[in-house]
Order: sequence, then C-alpha cells, then structure tokens
Amino acid sequence: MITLHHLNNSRSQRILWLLEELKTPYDITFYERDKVTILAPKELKKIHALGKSPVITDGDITVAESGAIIEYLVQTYGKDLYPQPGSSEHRSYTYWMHYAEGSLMPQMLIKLIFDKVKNSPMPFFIKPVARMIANKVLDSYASPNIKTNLAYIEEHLSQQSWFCGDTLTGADIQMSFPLEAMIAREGGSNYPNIAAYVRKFQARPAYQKALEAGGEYDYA
Ligand SMILES: N[C@@H](CCC(=O)N[C@@H](CS)C(=O)NCC(=O)O)C(=O)O
Repeated sequence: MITLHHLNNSRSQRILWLLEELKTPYDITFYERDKVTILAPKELKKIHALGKSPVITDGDITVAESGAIIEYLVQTYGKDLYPQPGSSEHRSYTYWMHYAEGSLMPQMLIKLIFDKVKNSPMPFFIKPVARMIANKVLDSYASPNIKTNLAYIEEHLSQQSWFCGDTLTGADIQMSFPLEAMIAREGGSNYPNIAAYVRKFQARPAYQKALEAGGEYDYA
C-alpha cells in the first residue's frame, strides 16, 4: 500500500491529486507545519533524512522529491499519464518535469523570501537597508526572471491544452503547484492562458477529491 506523507499547504497536494487520478489505493499520514516558522515537524525526518514533503512509502520503498515520486507513480501505476519513451511528447514530459523544480520554483522561492524580508519585523534603523537590499534582488533578478518564465509558459499554453500535447501527463501534475501558487498570489489577469489552464485542472474530479482528502491548502 502507498502512504503519502502529507504536509498541509505544500507541494504534497500535487501528489495527492496524482494518486486520485491514478485511482490506486493509498493512505495519508498528515503532518502540520509549525505555525510560526512554517517548517515541517521533525517526525518527517523519520521517513526521509531531509524531512520535507512530499515523500511516499510503498512497501519497503521510500521515494522523496516530487518529480521522482511522480516518475515512480506514473511508471508503476499509471502508464496513461506517462508518454511513450522516444516520442516528442516524452521529451516534452522530461523537460517540464525538470523545469518545474529546476528553473521555475527557485525563482519563485527567491521572490517569496525577499518579499518576506521586506515585511519582517526588525529594528527601525535596519528596515531601510533591508528593504533596499530586498528590492535590489527582486528588481534586478527575481521579478524579471519570473516574468520571462511566465511569458514562456503563457506562450506554450496558447498552443496546446496540456503541457505535453492533448492529454494530461505527470508533467502537468508537476507544473500544477508553481502555477496555482502564482495565480493564487498574483491573480491571472496578465496570464490568461495560465489562469485558464489552472482553472481547468482544478475542476477535474480527481483534483477536487484530493482537496477534500488533503485538508488545508491555500492555492486552490
Ligand atoms: N524539491 C522538493 C521540495 C520539497 C519541499 O521543500 N517541500 C516543502 C513543502 S512545499 C517542505 O517540506 N517544507 C517544510 C520545511 O522545509 O521544513 C520537492 O519538489 O519535493
């Protein structure tokens, strides 16, 4: 039996969605973020050394890292969501699987962190300096990079209904988290194709079931 080690408000939601799409039996073990630090509880380190979510166990197999989990699940339980190796859809699948956590998420995290720095409580005489540094990083690096990435995705989604062509694949599940987080935080008016794509996958029955099963999730 598969067990998903699920942290509230996290990337783990996309694995829950995948498990519902696969219609394969699974259990959930729930973990709660610390209310102040928003970090995961230390119990997660008993499952995998890094203590992050998502992580799954399947019998004596443990798989961490969203992309690796999706690869494992679609190759083991859901061939429909895994394009034929050697096909152009498969090359596209590999690309978007890596792109989500390798290129897009780091930019979004940098923005999140420096936005937080600007709004964190600190002595009044440090605030202008902290703000100046944060704005410099945001204006010269994170924001332009995010804009370029989102324009690229927007253009891609103007040409096809799912990331790798006409059907849902594991790559869509992997891309769902950064895109729905972006739409939830910033709205979708500048990126109508991304906004429509997010609405489309969020309306899927499996996605809705996953929301019910997973508890707190701010990005749906
Ligand atoms: N690249 C990893 C990132 C895992 C990750 O950072 N997960 C976050 C939740 S979205 C987490 O566990 N945060 C809690 C913590 O860092 O303590 C993946 O895609 O699985």
